[in-house]
Amino acid sequence: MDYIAYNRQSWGVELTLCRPEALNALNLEVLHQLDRALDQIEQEKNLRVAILTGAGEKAFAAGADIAAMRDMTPPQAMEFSAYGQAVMGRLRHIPAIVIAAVNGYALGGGCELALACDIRVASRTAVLGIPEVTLGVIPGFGGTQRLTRIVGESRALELLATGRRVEAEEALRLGLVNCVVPGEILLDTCRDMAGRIARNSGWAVALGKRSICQGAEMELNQGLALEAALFSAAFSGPDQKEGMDAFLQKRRPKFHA
Ligand code: DAK
Repeated sequence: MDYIAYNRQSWGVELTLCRPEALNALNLEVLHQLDRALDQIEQEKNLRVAILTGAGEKAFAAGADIAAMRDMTPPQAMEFSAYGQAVMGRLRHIPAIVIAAVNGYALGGGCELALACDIRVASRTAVLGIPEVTLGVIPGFGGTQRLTRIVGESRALELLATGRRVEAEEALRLGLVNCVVPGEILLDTCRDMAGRIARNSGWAVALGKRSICQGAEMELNQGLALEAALFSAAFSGPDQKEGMDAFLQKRRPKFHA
């Protein structure tokens, strides 16, 4: 069964979670196939951007698969959590920018998956939330950590403890998503954004992502040192001379990477 559709586009790669009959709920096999898709993404040459979305009209992903989790023992739950965290953690470490096109429910593990992406664009009908406490558990794919870093401790605690669902406009106010667009233009909006990213220097985009993502986990002084090192690395890359020459010569740059 193919749970992940992998489509190479002119601007990058589009990944679609394909389990619409269960609202794209994440079981071990879906996570495994996402992991393999990320292996493939790592093999792509000069990839600058990827879009991740869910198949069907209703859901990005309605969570970790509740039926599959029902009979897990504590050690199995630990293993499931560690694997899910590892797969989602890869999204932050790949050089390409990952855009989540949140096309409906993004609950529990589905919300955690969206939070692990670099940018979230939501349709007006998107619904986000971490309802795990209503099921007697807590988020296990990094949600308590990433949500807190994105919306702050008090809001994360409120969302966790109530388990309530957040509609797109509120998600925007909370900073949970970057923007909200009508569902009919969600993918085109993400593809336009992907196209803009793809026109820039892939080398520079990757350095910038690394500086922001790794720097966010450091003290300010360490983060600034990292930024200086990566800024300097840009000058040994293939695109710095071309980008600056193009500006000075009033033409469009032709980037290599
Ligand atoms: N898991 C499994 N199946 C799901 C599912 C899920 N999360 N969400 C939906 N489905 C299935 C439904 O069972 C139904 O299947 P059939 O009955 O047709 O066979 C089908 O998808 C359609 O769903 P509904 O009939 O319920 O559709 P509605 O439009 O009526 O409702 C809904 C949509 C999204 C409001 C509803 O499906 C819903 O409430 N779903 C559950 C949402 C939720 O609670 N998500 C959080 C899951 S808990 C951990 C690791 C990870 C996690 C925790 C710990 N460690 C290992 C420590 C993460 C936990 C979660 O994500």
